[in-house]
Amino acid sequence: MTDTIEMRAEQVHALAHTCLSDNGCNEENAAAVADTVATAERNGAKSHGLFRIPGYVAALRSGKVNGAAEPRVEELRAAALRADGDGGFAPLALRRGIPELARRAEKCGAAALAVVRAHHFAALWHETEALAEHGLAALACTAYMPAVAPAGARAALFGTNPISFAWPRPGREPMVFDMATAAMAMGEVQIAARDGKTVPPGTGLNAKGEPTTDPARIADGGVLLPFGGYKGSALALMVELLAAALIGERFSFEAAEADNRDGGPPRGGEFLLALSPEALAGSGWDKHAEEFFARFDALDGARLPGARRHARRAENVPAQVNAALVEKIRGLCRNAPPL
Ligand code: NDP
Ligand code: PYC
Repeated sequence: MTDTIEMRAEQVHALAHTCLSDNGCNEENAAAVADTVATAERNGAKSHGLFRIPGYVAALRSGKVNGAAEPRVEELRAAALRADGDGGFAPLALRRGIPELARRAEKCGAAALAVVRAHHFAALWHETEALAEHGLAALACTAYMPAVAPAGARAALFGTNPISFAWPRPGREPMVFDMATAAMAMGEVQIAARDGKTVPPGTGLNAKGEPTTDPARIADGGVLLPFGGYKGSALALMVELLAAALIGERFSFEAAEADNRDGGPPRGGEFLLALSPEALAGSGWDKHAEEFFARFDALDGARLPGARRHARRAENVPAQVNAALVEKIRGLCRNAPPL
């Protein structure tokens, strides 16, 4: 049993914000990243909350990430936008890009946003859920650094390459899934290793290319496998093409080659697509979709993706944060806030 500290969302936010500010983020960047971190903890998404702060700090300290980034949103075509992250963390570029993406999708029926020159270390449901709150269906994906072997191979080429999709449900929480195309997100593997747990068979291979359930052997010199064999592998490949080639950013392998290995997120991109059911299906689309959800809910044993996370958020209970992690983050602050 690992030691944990109970933290309310405001405490998580204050710790993240202080630590980022003390290490070179200006107010707007610190606030945007701290919001993402605090929201992740509140949603029970441990591998993408405070767990990421040491990596964010390493990237600020090495000078890889611009803590004073001023992301700019520009129109490429009527329904094609680019948010240039100015070398900063992704949350501020997303915060500036998403409202314009939503406006364009409402107007044109569909619109895409290419986030470039940004450093992504977070979960993607933040952005797809925000678009669903505008009444839009949304898809997002991002690449990272090689950690996943394509089906049949033993060497990594793909990042853990998550895909998130959100569907708007007026008057209710949207349906949102957000999943690595790896059998498990690397953050989850690292947390399992830290906490002395094993991972399910099929998660990854050790440095010799042999199957292992020891997360430390996967994270340290081994590789992850795609989920669902060649099918997950195809989706991971698609993410590389959408989040790199399509938007003019780096593939995972290029991001790794250019990275300074400080432990923080490499430079990369994110692809977002927003679609208006009102424009494409016309009025009544929501009632039609709810008929489908009613069928889904009537099935024994099935639950909607995102439901666990939304329930956790609604409970609004304090997060149980690994005590050693909290101490580490406090040690990275000049003036850590009281606990
Ligand atoms: P999980 O495998 O925990 O969950 C994936 C999705 O499946 C979630 O939407 C989850 O909903 C849903 N789900 C889980 N169990 C069930 C079930 N029994 N029935 C129906 N739906 C279910 O996520 P991952 O470990 O793959 O990814 C974790 C996070 O890591 C993601 O947020 C992802 O964006 C992030 N990530 C970020 C990367 C980056 O480069 N920035 C890289 C890789 C991952 P629920 O949450 O409600 O359980
Ligand atoms: O958990 O695999 C992961 C991950 C990579 C980048 C951010 N999260």
